[in-house]
Amino acid sequence: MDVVELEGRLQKLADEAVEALSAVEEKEEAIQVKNRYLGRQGTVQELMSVMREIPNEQKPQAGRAINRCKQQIESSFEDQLKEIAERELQRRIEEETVDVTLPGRKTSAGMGHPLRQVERELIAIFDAMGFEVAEGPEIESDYYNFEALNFPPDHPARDMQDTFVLEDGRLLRTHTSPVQVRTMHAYEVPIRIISPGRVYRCDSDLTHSPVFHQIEGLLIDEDVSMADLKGTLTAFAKRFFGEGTKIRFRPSYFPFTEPSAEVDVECIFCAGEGCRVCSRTGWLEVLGAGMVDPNVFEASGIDADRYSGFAFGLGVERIAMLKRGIRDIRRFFENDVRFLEQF
Ligand code: 2U9
Repeated sequence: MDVVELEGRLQKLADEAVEALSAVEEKEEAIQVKNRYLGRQGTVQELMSVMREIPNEQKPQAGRAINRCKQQIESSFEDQLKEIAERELQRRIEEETVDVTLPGRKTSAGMGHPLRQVERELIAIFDAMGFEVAEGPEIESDYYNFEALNFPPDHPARDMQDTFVLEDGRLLRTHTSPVQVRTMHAYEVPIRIISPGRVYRCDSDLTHSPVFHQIEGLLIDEDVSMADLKGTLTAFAKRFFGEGTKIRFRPSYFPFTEPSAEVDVECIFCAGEGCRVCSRTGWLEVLGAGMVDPNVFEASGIDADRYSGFAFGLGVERIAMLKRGIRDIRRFFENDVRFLEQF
């Protein structure tokens, strides 16, 4: 074979390869076609074996012809890959469009726990009346939780607050009253505080949880009377439950107040008519209150002859259950979002 014939056959091969490549649609296919011509056992390689037959003086020309053929196939392969990539991109642009008319996915913004929401509402009302927020530890001594509040050791009133006691004799506070005692020790009269916080009692049923939340209030000054207590709690009830809300005081007993009272609001479900929620009484018990017992002043070094004060306490869960119509106190602590997100 001479160089002219070789050139002719190479050109034919190149043309054939270019045509085959231009027909493929996938990258893998293009690689296969390229290998068929340029691979180790490819057609071009086969043709190179005829170099032996080419006269020596024609060999450079034959070599150039082979390179040209390889280059043609190589560049056609590259072009084809580019085209395949381009086609794929085009396809995705057309098929994977964003439908801007679809409704957006909802993102949930998060919110305060229903107890926190109610707590904040309660605090805001007392804040507006000039009460400052005081906080204290949840692990307390017997002194701050009981003794300074006029619960002597073995006093039967301690049974009403069945307590979690730690091995070292300290306890989980059963009310936030120790915060008020600490405030009386640390500050001068006049005192006007509320103490919101978590408290613990060994008690568990539909309306009692071993951990719950209270807000207690304490006001101490000269000439504080029961009328001030009534006025304060009436204003509170109107702001929280609505302007028309009526309240009533019933005599009661707490070791730390004398006299003491349970405070009811007119039933918000039946407007005092009597219904299932208020046990047909027309009234809901929502607060405890009273005038600070002189023994409590004495224990904290406040002159009971010169000063007087009132105190009150409420359970945040109870108020939240009434306001939101929740039957089971455990719902607050299960953290089931299906419950929580309703508020
Ligand atoms: C000091 C003096 C007096 C706080 C008070 C109540 C009445 C009361 C209950 C309401 C529902 C507790 O959460 S509950 O079970 N509280 O009835 N608390 S007077 O009296 C104080 C506090 C501190 C130094």
